[in-house]
Order: sequence, then structure tokens, then C-alpha cells
Amino acid sequence: MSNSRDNLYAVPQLDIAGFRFDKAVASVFPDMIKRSVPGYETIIAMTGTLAERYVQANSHCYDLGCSLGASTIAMRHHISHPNCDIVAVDNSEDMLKQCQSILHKDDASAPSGLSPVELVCGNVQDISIVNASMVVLNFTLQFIPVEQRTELLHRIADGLLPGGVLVLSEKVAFDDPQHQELMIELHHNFKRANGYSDLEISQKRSALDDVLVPETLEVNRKRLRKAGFSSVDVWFQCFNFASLIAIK
Ligand code: GEK
Repeated sequence: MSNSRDNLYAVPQLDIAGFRFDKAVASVFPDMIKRSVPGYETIIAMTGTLAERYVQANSHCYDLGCSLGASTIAMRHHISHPNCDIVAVDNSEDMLKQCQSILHKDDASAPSGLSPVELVCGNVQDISIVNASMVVLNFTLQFIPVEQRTELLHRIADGLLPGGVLVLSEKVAFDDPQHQELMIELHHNFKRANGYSDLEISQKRSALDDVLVPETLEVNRKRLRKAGFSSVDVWFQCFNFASLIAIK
């Protein structure tokens, strides 16, 4: 089931292992991400709006690190041009299994037909990006080793058609230590308000240490420009979570 409540870190753990997108996480993922990432639902909804604006006829769309397919579903319900498809990639088999069944239900909900989706189990760094009009990296780049991020963005820029868009959402860090501390505090308050205990917040934080590595918005902007995007800026931010639009 993928609609259960996340209580994975509710009980004290002696040894906190690095965070993994396994079966336990997949089974609570929609609840976990909604209660943990401020603005997640807005970003997903606006991904549909961006698909309507940017997806071109006869092109591919990519959802890299698709988890249970939320961005894919938002895109496919708003693509208005013919002959488009979506390649949705994740390297967690547990996530993809759930994603597959969610997509089957989505297919059944729209008898008149939606853009087809190809689900790929693999590393987003190994996927070839071709003839793309829209690529989504919704909270995925943050899990790629820092020194490998530029290369992935380069390959995305190379595979995008002129006028194509990359939507990059990330947890971000701040250079000013006082602001950094404030953003972390406000994020933790958001999680508390959503029912997470201090123990859950601190154990999850330890599990994500070295697994999720945030960088500043400036580093992200510079990297996108270096990768070949001509127009880059933030379209959404809430505390230390932001989403950028990068146009080829
Ligand atoms: C959403 N975009 O709901 N290759 C493939 N998949 C990866 C890799 C990699 N190298 N690294 C991590 N993942 C989704 C949410 S979650 C964000 C994305 C979060 C996958 C990983 O298995 C997980 O499913 C996803 O990226 C990150 O809009 O949980 O903070």
C-alpha cells in the first residue's frame, strides 16, 4: 500500500543506517514527502502547468528519479500535443513496483488516452536523453554525488530541444550561517506541525546525512549555466526547498 502513514523513525534506533528508498519507504512515500517537503504538492501541480507550456509535439519527456510517478502523472495530464511520451526513471525497484500500479490506475482513469509512459529501472546517470522538450529532476539531483552533478546536467542540456525546459527542485543550503540555521528551524517546525516528533526529525536527519547533499541556489544556478542552459532562475521557494526553471 502506498497510502500509509510514515512512522519509520518513530521508535528509537541504536544505529541509524543511511537512508535508502526501499520497500518500507515506498509504502509510506506519498505521506512522507508531503509532510516533509514544504511546497511539494504545489511543485507537482505546477509541473503540470509547465508541461502544458513547454512540451512540444513529437518529443520525449523525462522524469528522472520518478519515485511513485507524481511528476509523470502531473505532466501526462497536461500534455496537449500529439506523439509525446514520458520516460520515468528510478533506481529503486520497490519504488517502481508501486509506481507501475499507480500508473495502471491512472491509465484507467482517462479512457480517452494519456501520453504513454516507459518505466525504466536504472541510474539516471546512465539514461540517454534525446529529443526532449521537458525534463524533471524533482528532488533527485540532491542524491547524486556532488562531483557528478554537472555531467548529468550537461547530458540533459544536450538532449533538450531548443526551447526545452528542465525543472530542477532541490533542498538547498545557504552561505549565511544565521539564515541557514533559521531555514532549518522553520523546516523542522513545518515537520512538527505535520505530526513528526523531535525524535523522528532527528533520526531522519541522521539517516540523510551524506546521502542527501544540498548546495546553495547560486551553485545550482552556476552549474546549470555551465551545463548549457541559457535562462535559469527560481520559480518556487519555501524555506530550504526550491525549484528552478532552466531553459535550453
Ligand atoms: C517526486 N521525483 O515524487 N538514479 C535513479 N533514481 C535515483 C537515483 C539515481 N542515481 N538517486 C536517487 N534516485 C519524485 C521524488 S525522491 C525525493 C523523488 C526524496 C531516486 C530514489 O530512488 C527516489 O525514488 C528519488 O530518486 C528521490 O516528484 O525522497 O527526497
